[in-house]
Amino acid sequence: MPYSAHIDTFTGDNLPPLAQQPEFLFDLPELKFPERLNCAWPLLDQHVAEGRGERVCIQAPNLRWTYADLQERANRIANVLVKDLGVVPGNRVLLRAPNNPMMAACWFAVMKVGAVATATMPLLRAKELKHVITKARVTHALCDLRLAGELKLAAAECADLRHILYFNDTSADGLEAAMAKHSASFDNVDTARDDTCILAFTSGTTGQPKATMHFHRDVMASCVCWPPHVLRAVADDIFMGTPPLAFTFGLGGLLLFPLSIGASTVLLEQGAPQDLVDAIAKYKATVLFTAPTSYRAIAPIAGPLRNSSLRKCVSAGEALPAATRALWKEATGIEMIDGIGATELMHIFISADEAHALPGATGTVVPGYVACVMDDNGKPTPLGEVGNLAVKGPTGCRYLADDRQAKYVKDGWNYTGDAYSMDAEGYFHYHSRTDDMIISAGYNIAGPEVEDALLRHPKVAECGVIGAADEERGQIVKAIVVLRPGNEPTPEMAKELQNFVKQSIAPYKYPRSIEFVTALPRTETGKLQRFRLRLTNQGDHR
Ligand code: 3UK
Repeated sequence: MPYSAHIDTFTGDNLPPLAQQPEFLFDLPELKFPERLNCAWPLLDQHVAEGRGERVCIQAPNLRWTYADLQERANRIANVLVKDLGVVPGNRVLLRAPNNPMMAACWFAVMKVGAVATATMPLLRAKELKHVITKARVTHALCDLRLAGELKLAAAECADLRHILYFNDTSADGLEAAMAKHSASFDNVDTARDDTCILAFTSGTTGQPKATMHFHRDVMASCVCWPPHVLRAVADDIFMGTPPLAFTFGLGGLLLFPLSIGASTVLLEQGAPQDLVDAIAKYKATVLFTAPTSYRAIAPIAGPLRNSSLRKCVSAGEALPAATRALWKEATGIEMIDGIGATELMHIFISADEAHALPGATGTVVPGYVACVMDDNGKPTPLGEVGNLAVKGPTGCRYLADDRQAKYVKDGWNYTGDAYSMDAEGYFHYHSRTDDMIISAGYNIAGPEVEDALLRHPKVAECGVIGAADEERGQIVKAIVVLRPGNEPTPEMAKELQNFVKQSIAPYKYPRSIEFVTALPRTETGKLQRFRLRLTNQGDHR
């Protein structure tokens, strides 16, 4: 048996069978991790040990923590977890909060005690929390007091969850009071590089959410592939953005990556466009992480960001339409860094930096990873042909006790569920989610291409394009459009948009049906919920 620090062996016991695991690649020298690895050391403690303890680590409204400050908080919480709550290595600890410094301190405390962080999206309701708690067999929880309501409802029905402490709580039984009673030092549990340290739930646009398992080495692998090779931030950078820390896009971009290079991060609980523009000015942020729709929403008020502190803008979570890339560049002068990542792979594996960006393409494969476009039989497709994206690298999919493992991993490759093509220069071009391809009168049409065409119209704020059932053609292309303020949703407007699309892409792709709405259904991570648009458009006719 290989070494493990886990006393509670739940995660190890529920790994997918070896034959169903992806192949892992560790060719880069920086991926040769020692057998014993606790990611809290390189990300946090090592900075203090090497004399960088006084550098700024986390900022938030009315708060500035150095690396030493964060370490002290994390150590105290680690002592509370072990001595007051009886946490043993391998236990799952649920974390629940908006993006704020205490959430980050709790995350590091969970790493330090060798437990497994199970972070949840702030908007989850009791029913969804119950699923997470049951699936991950959560025993302990640290929760922001303001999000207590739904957790209490869920916990009442979950017998295994016996210990909950609330933070950002001034009462005598809150986490802060418990921290004050404990020492500011803690010896990290000597975890194996292959001990699971996070369970990340997929956003689950369809079916029950799946729990992906990541080891200490996966956390560190995500820090040494995309960040130094593509993002290339430096220790003086100030990171900021909107994705929740419960989403691996946010965990990496707003916590792991800045700390892995001794830089600093600004954690904001509110990420509305004006909040972000103001915060970038206030904190002099240099690196921004958010989703394509958010860039689109900020663009009209992004004037102050031109020639400001901001120098790198990362977009991920869904496809970046070329129209949005152009809009952002016009507004700010900044070329965006697009990257596709997935919860299953921890973070970004195909991307392009600002100097190599190709509008409409996601980018090239990130060092450490290989990617290939496959046909339905698992054979590589000829150059330029659309097929299923398959990826391998130092990170990969391990679903906790889930049959769907066999669908995501085949022949050692991770299949992300995206339809892509690769060009002669090695750039990967996104077409759609494999399940979202529209088939109309025998033509394959990718909704995002039609969306990109529509987004170029100055009166379009946002849109989603789906296939709506049609007797004659099987499906027709249908666009659901949000207009910019001051425009009327009339039949003439629909005609104007249809003609506009016909002029920029092959006319057979134009939306034969257009519906105007005031908002589109999105997940907490900024993804358009196409399945919801489809549900409300079943059997729809022109
Ligand atoms: C889609 C993209 C085109 C794609 C994520 C960065 O989004 C993340 O993880 P999820 O598990 O979703 C994965 C799926 O989202 N997608 C993400 N980025 C792009 N499609 N271009 C992109 N740039 O369908 C993918 O399969 O929620 C993103 C880092 C960490 C993440 N977890």
